[in-house]
Amino acid sequence: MKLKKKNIALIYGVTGQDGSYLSRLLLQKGYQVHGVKRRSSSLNTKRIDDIYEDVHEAKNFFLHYGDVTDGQSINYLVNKINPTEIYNLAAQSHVAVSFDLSEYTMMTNALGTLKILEVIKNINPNIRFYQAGTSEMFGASPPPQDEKTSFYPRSPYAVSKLSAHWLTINFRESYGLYACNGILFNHESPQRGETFVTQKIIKGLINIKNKKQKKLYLGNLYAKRDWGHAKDYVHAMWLMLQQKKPKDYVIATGIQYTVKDFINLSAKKLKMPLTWKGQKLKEKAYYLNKPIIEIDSKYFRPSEVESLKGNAKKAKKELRWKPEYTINTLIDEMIAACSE
Ligand code: NAP
Ligand code: F7E
Repeated sequence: MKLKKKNIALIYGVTGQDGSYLSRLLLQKGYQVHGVKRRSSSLNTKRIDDIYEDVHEAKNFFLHYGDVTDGQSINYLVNKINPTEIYNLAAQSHVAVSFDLSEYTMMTNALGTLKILEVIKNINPNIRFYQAGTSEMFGASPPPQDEKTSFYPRSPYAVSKLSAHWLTINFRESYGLYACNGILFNHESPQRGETFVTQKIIKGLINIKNKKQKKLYLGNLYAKRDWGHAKDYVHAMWLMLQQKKPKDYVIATGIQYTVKDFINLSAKKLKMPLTWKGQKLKEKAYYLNKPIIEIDSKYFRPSEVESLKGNAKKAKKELRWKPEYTINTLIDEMIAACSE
């Protein structure tokens, strides 16, 4: 009997939010998972510590040093591991930071993707490739956004991701690679980085309630986002690589909230009644008669993406994907994890 070749995944960005959920999903599906971590002066593996396997005994989960800006290392790892699938989740993923680190953001997000694509083309064009695209590429295009919506990026981050998006399409069309772009709307979880707005709000409110912090400073309260859960979204990534043909898909919940709505929903769950007073830069939220949320203009971006709401009809139909989480179960889980 001919044995089916084991699925071997190589994940760039394994130490990030999505990398940690994707690793778990693929391990559950029986994959051998190889993750690439960057060298850092302090440990950067806390999100995957519970699935870590000692290097001397590892059977299914392996970590390697690497970086998407280092083409030689990509070449070496792809040759050595011989993966069947590569997921490129590696990025400088913070939109606000991309205005300060524009060159670095382009090098990692755009050139890094190109380097992986070149290695796949040259070493094994049968490797299936997932590129982590983003709703930020729609930027100023009005909602609802789907695969046919025009792109109008509003930050160096969004421009870098749009470049990676088109490179992925170009390599698919030019060399017949099985390469897919996921165009994922915001997705959060207890593993979300602390400087993204949802985690910042939840941690801030809990700290204030527990008297460990006096105030939470935020930027634009009126930006609208379509927030889902990372666990649902990594499932969509995997589904994209299991189809007959490689295509690009929008992944979203189709429901939109403002940042202020997210604060109010979270505060209600934490039993922290808020009263809002003032306008614009002077807008404040009061809890027990004290101002606990204020605006700091340093969190405004040079250009903002005001309104994102995705239409994932294509993914629902072709991938049979649907989100399991709602905004309520997402916030409940983030609060529970933060309160542990
Ligand atoms: P994240 O938590 O910021 O994780 C990013 C990962 O990339 C981390 O593992 C990071 O390593 C790694 N990385 C950064 N620069 C690298 C480099 N030069 N070489 C190798 N690895 C590098 O991001 P996420 O939320 O999991 O998102 C995953 C991907 O989806 C990103 O590409 C992001 O841009 C994209 N995306 C995210 C969302 C969302 O709402 N979360 C939506 C659409 C698209 P360290 O841990 O060492 O920093
Ligand atoms: O901001 C506003 C901010 O940084 C959301 C990344 O994963 O999703 C993420 O990008 C909104 C923006 O996410 C603060 O101006 C107000 O309008 O949580 P965020 P993002 O910029 O939408 C996309 C899909 C990605 O691809 C990215 O990788 O919230 N906002 N006050 C604030 N944002 C932050 N971070 N901090 C504040 O204090």
